[in-house]
Amino acid sequence: MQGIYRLLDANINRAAEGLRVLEDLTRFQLGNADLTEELKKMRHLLRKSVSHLQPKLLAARDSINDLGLELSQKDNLDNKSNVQELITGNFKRTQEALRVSEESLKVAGYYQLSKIYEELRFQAYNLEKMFFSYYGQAKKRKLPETDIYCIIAEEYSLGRTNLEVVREMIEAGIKIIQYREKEKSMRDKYEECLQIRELTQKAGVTFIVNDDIALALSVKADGVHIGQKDLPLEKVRELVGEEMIIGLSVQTPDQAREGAAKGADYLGVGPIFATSTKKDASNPVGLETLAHMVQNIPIPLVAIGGIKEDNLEQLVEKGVNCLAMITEIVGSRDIKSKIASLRRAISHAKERRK
Ligand code: 3NM
Repeated sequence: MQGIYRLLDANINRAAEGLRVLEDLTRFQLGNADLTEELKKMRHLLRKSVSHLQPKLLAARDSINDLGLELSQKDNLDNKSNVQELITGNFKRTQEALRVSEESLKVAGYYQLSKIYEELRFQAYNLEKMFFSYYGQAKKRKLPETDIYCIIAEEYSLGRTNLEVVREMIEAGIKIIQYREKEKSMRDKYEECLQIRELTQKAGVTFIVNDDIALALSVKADGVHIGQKDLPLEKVRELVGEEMIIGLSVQTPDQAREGAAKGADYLGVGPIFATSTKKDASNPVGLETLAHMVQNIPIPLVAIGGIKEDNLEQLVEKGVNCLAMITEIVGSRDIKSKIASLRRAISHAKERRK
């Protein structure tokens, strides 16, 4: 029976430690009070229900001669490369240890106690599911569903600073702002983006940085927008991690399909009309091609290039829901009223589309 108690002791500790790792992850990584509380309750019940066996468990303990430590030090089977693996590993460890404890308790003559451990094991299965559903939501990167995607660029802003423009956009209720500066120094861009990040963060506005992955990461932007000639999407994902939005510019259906398949979170399709704002813009994407993409590409599309209040109806007609503009907005005297009238035009066009 000594062996059974030794095995029980090891597995009760293993289960409690697994729960503690999960509890701390929910507390510090996820900040989820409900899950933290559930895990804590489980850990307490697990310990408390066997507290009267403690003297026997301790007497059977022989950690110094445990083969497990030497084996664990020799291999790297328990290595974890990300938080997800850490979570899964600890749920599995907890569930397995609860199962071993449950079976050992039966052999040692504690049938009622084994039932408590069985119940704890089922709770652990359920919590694992809840954990991942919450974790999935918490980290889900998503472009907000909105009608206008604003891009700021100081040279077209009639002498106003990017910060002034951003403030007006936020006041107008804009939900996405992209920073696109080609000529400024890295230090200037960094200082400016830090301030924009603060404003957008407070307002709950999604902030995206054009082109520059290091800049996007260093100011904790919500996303980065890249073109066909930038680093490959897979590489960018590797660099920015799972939580940052990646937008990709595309001109053709093939590029759009590839971008969606490789994990872009949205696609910028353009130029739709001729534009001189982008120096190296390709030939305009035809409206029929745009319509084809809208119908066949499973991720959000944002139309861009030469879009104005007086030509946007054709795009909305083709099913486009989100329009990106630079000069039409930052180049207007009254940004707020421009946004309001663009919004009216878009929603009228959507009404007519029904
Ligand atoms: N990207 P405006 S066109 C930034 O085709 C950008 O991918 C484009 O500016 C593309 O609204 C463009 O002033 C410029 O035409 C959009």
